Amino acid sequence: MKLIIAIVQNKDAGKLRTKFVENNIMATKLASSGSFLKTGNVTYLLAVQETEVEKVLEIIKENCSTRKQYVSPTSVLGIDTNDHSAPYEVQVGGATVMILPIEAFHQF
Ligand code: 2BA
Repeated sequence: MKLIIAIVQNKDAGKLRTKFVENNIMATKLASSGSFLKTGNVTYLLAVQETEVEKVLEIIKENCSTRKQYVSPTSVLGIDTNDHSAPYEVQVGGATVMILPIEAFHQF
């Protein structure tokens, strides 16, 4: 079995959840936030058979969009400065995905 950790944007999380349910894929949703933008995102944990990994990746790819966001240097640094540099653009997403081996899986 594999553990898929998928960090997705809040805007994609609901649609993705619906697709997981439609495809009979079990997932746990955690509220999370990125260290850079400090805004909320969603982390899904999915324990799946190896044969299901590609299918899950396809569903994530199809339902998570790339978006542009503007950030001010002050908010990223988290300090109040007199530096009023112009906001700049960062591209976020579609999804950040990690796949790990599962040594054991129990449900008691
Ligand atoms: P954040 O840390 O809030 O990052 C949001 C977006 O800001 C990133 O999008 C990236 O485009 C940009 N970014 C991050 N760090 C940067 C930096 N030092 N300089 C310039 N731009 C930077 P994504 O790469 O799509 O990441 C979306 C979210 O996925 C991240 O939110 C974070 O929560 C998670 N993530 C990304 N890479 C990760 C990693 N290697 N380990 C753990 N979580 C990760």
